[in-house]
Amino acid sequence: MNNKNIYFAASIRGGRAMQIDYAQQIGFLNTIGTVLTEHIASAALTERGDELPSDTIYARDIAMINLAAVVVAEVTVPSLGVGFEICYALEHKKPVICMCRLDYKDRLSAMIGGCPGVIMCYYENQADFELQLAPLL
Ligand code: 6IA
Repeated sequence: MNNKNIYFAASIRGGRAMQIDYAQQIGFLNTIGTVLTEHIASAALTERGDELPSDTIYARDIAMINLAAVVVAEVTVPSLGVGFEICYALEHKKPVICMCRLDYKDRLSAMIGGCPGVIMCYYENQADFELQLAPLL
């Protein structure tokens, strides 16, 4: 299924330790569909930057989830915003795929790892991320 809108969710204020990984993951997702949230990969987007008011960001992101065919959430770095987006998407009947690095499995919130509504994948590296995700999209 090509050209589907993909909402990629990943930590911003939760922490930017995986920003380089997010960029690679978005690069892959863009070969499959249209990533609505390419800004997540930006090195310029820091935990502290606040170029837009929160209510504007919230409204824009909710509108984009409503447009998405699927939500892919990178959940290795804990993020309140990503947790909220997962829940919102599930409540609105969107398919949600959660991707967590295998070495962080034990630290993943049980409310995500144990949620029957999400498709949960644990991956080792970028190649594994792509291998597991490709058949799901
Ligand atoms: O709680 P977090 O900030 O980690 O939440 C991250 C999630 O919320 C991401 O999946 C985004 O979709 C959304 N989000 C949070 N902040 C922003 C943002 N700018 N722009 C777009 N989406 C966002 C915030 C810049 C900021 C550092 C003030």
